[in-house]
Amino acid sequence: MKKRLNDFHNAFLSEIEAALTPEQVRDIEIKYLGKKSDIHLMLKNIGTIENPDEKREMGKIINSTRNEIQKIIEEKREIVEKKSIERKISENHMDWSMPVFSADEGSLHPVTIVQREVESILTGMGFSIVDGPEMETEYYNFEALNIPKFHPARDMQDTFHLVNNMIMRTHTSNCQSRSMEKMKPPLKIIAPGKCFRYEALDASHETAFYQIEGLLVDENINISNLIAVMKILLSEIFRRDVKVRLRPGYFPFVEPGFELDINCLICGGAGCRTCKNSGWLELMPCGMVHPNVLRYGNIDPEKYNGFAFGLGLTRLVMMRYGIADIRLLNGGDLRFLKQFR
Ligand code: FA5
Repeated sequence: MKKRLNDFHNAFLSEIEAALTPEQVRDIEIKYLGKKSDIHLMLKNIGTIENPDEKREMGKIINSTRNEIQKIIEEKREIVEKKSIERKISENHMDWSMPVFSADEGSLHPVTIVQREVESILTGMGFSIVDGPEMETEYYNFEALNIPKFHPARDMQDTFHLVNNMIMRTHTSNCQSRSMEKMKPPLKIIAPGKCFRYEALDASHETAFYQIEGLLVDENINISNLIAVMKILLSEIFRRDVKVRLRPGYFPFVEPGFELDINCLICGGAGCRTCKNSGWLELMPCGMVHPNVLRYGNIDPEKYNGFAFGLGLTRLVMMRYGIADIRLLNGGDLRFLKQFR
């Protein structure tokens, strides 16, 4: 049996030496250590040896040969696997030392960045976000906001009229009545979105721009509540002192109504084409909700009142980043947009 084991061992050594691939090593492992291998048979037959000393000795030799074979196989496997990877790399002509170029990653539009910030501030104050349609009926865009059909206030917001008798909404205020119809007071919503106006283009006027509507309806709401929300919002957005002014403003859906203007951050108030040389930019009209609007929304104006505001989001973005011309924001020029990564 000793001779048989010796021949077996020598045959193994010459085969493993010649092996070049992991597959060949695996085949050799099956042949020399598998269930049908000679060494397995020899171990099985050990019981037939009668002399106990010889039996013990043979057992020891077979086991140590088996362990040695196993060890040689593991070492060889490591070597051929490494060589096989190296071969694959060189066959694919892959140069692992070449520098990696990152893919041209996209980025959020500056309007989206600031919109998310405003949303986060206002939801932190308990407002919830609602959505409204861009294609709207005249009813929700005007009538339900206390602007009847031939009211001159419609001229302030000319828009695009569609063949289906609907219009492109001129402001996010269309979400006011829509929200009141669906929710009961206390009501605290914001409605961000795109608005459209038939407008002469200039540095601060676009035909498509963004607003964020705010509406709060509850019992005993007053102007100081409105001013407090405006103050917190602006101080959080700009994180520095910015001059604002509140002046009377006319909107049929609020009474009293205000215009909140921001000192132009492009020229520092000295006057430029962005602020039309006035030093101020209209940013956030607001006011106390007109009782008629509450009635249109099926809310009792004897019991409830509230405030509303319409933040000019696109203009806020301009002030935030010092963008002098609003047209850059809709222009799709990647050289401009990439700066906001
Ligand atoms: C309105 O749209 C009212 N719905 C706002 C409002 C809501 C008042 C609730 C009272 C209560 P106005 O037309 O002023 O208001 O527009 C609001 C803001 O949108 C402006 O201050 C300005 O920042 C922005 N805006 C208006 N027109 C344009 C435009 N063509 N391009 C860019 N921004 C504009």
